[in-house]
Amino acid sequence: GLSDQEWQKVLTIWGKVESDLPGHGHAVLMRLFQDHPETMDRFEKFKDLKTPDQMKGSEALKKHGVTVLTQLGKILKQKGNHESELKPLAQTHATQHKIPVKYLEFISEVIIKVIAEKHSADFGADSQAAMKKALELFRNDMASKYKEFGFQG
Ligand code: BLA
Repeated sequence: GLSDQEWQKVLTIWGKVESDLPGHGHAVLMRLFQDHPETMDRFEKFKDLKTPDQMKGSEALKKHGVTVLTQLGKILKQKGNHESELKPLAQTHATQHKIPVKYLEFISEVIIKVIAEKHSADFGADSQAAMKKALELFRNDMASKYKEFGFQG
């Protein structure tokens, strides 16, 4: 797990993310789809988004970004005691959306990159390391819930 100090670093930087959740969410998803185009195939609703300009102009993409970061924020604020937030998410992701753990790893990397770009002065090596640990914990717990739902991930 993370120490109290590490959680504090995670939640301090998350406060900066919350200053513009739509902007951060949109940037994360655009970056995910550009760096890992195969992740887009999981989204029926984004199949018409083909160019970076279309992605940039998409209100639906921005809206999904808010959904993602709102839920992630709720999870991080539990500081590891996130069973009740994680279980329903793991269930839809295992049984409906079928999102491999690898894709959770991709989006975790992208989230760190986007925060580092937007908040370089406030996201030093120790904060980055703490956020990395928090996202690893999230992923590990998603992966074990996936197995309970019969998805190998
Ligand atoms: C939908 N994803 C959702 C929803 C939430 C999240 C709250 C709506 C409710 C639900 O269906 O359970 C939450 N999505 C997250 C979080 C992350 C995220 C917390 O990406 C990352 C930290 N989901 C993934 C990844 C992909 C993904 C990596 O975690 C794709 C590569 C896809 N999420 C995905 C899809 C839907 C979804 C396809 C359904 C979208 C829709 O049709 O509305």
